[in-house]
Amino acid sequence: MPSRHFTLSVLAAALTWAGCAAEPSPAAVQPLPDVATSCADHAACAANQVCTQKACKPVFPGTYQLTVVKASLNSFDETGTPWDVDGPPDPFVVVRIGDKPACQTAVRANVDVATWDKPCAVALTAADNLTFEVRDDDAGKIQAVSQKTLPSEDLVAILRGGEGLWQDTFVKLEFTLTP
Ligand SMILES: [Ca+2]
Repeated sequence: MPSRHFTLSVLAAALTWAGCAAEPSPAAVQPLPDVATSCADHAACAANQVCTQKACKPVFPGTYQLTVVKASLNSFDETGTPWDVDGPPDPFVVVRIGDKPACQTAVRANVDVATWDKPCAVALTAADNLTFEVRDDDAGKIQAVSQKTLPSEDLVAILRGGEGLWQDTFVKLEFTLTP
């Protein structure tokens, strides 16, 4: 059985011969296949790509891990009174992709600041946006706290290492969205 070195030498000689021949074989003139771009971080990839498992890949379409981490509510609602008559609110968060429900956190009872840690998989295309609705569960009757829609360009920035955060008069919401 020929050694690997011997085999490679023969192959190289054959390729050299093919390259010098009057009529090169089709195999000798075909371009090499593209090699996956190796990357260390998102900045090494194009603006519409993320670096995952050391390779640059288009952001969309893609399935990502979304974790709503923390909702910090103002003590008062839009009427200037506490969210609940009996104490702090009972926050939870619903996330929609476009108009389709995608994820929902558990209700945290009687807290101004609620935290969660369960990830939820979201399948996104370039046409999608994410809407976060923060709500107060008043014994089954739902009071809206606030909501925000993030367009796909914001999601790209977050997937490339940007901070998952939005804030208004009523709530500060923190989340992670990762490849
Ligand atoms: Ca309430």
